[in-house]
Amino acid sequence: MKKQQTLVLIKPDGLKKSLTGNILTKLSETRLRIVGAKVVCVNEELAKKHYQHLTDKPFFEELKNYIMGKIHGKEYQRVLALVYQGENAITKVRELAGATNPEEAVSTSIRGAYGRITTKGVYENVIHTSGTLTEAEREIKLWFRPEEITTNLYPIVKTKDKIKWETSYDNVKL
Ligand code: DAT
Ligand code: MG
Repeated sequence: MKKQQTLVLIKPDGLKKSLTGNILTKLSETRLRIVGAKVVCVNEELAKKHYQHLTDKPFFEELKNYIMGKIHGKEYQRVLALVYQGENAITKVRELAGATNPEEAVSTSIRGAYGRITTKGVYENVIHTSGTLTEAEREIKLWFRPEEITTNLYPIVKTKDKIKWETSYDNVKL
């Protein structure tokens, strides 16, 4: 099977609960390679673009507030973003993450062990992982610039003062 890439986000609740070490250790079981990593303060634009497939859902506002860390206090308004690469990366990471709804996730999975549903009905599920190849490419290009990835993932264009991804797929209306 061809090498794949997948975006992983440790969400503000994961940072607040000091789960970074546990989660990275768990993900290291996959033997995948980390090819990008950074801490990001998520603004409204990035939140909307990341969750563009859910803009019409009743829980969208709360979901946006969650990924921006608005419900976790000022010092937790950040996420840890990582790109993992290797064979079957998407499925391997999603299996360790567990189901979207933390109450339905296997109890030994990351979401099953550490997630919860808030009183406002948001699935606070600690970690994001890309679901498909198309999603992974869109998300990696949204969160990372080419020079922040240690390998050549997708075609780039170089202008006088910038390196950009050749194509991107963030078509959400802001
Ligand atoms: P996943 O994160 O497993 O890929 P998704 O892309 O369908 O799932 O949804 C993105 C996030 O939105 C998910 O991690 C938590 C939240 N979410 C999804 N469905 C929800 C629901 N029915 N109620 C509350 N939050 C939900
Ligand atoms: Mg998803």
